[in-house]
Amino acid sequence: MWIGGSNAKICNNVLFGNDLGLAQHQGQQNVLIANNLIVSNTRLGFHCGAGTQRLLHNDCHANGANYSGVPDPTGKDGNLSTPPLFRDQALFDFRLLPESPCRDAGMNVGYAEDFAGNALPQGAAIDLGAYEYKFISPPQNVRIIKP
Ligand SMILES: [Ca+2]
Repeated sequence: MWIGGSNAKICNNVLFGNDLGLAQHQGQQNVLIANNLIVSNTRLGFHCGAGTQRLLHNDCHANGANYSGVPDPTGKDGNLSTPPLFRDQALFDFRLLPESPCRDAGMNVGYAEDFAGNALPQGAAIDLGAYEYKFISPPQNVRIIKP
């Protein structure tokens, strides 16, 4: 994904399995990059050739190099580098497993719904990536009737 303009908001994306996850090259200023999962891109996770940005609450993990052109922000401002624990990345199911460290690890960026239309947030805070983990309680008062 290439960032095209200043003051852009690049939030809650899954950038997975590409050559390059996210790039900022044309001197764009004040770009907010938050709540993204930038994972398993063969060459680079995030590259900045020119411009300014705020890297907040991203998980940038297992890329050829996680960051290029900026100091590695892992461990600061909510940025992680950890397996996000997708439900099934081989089938491109990028919903998070219940034990994912990316659940409730994001910040409010003003979105009302996730990519699937679920209200945000579920739980204590916004999740990283495109899908908010949604707990579905098991059915209650189930009666099993034997034939
Ligand atoms: Ca959540």
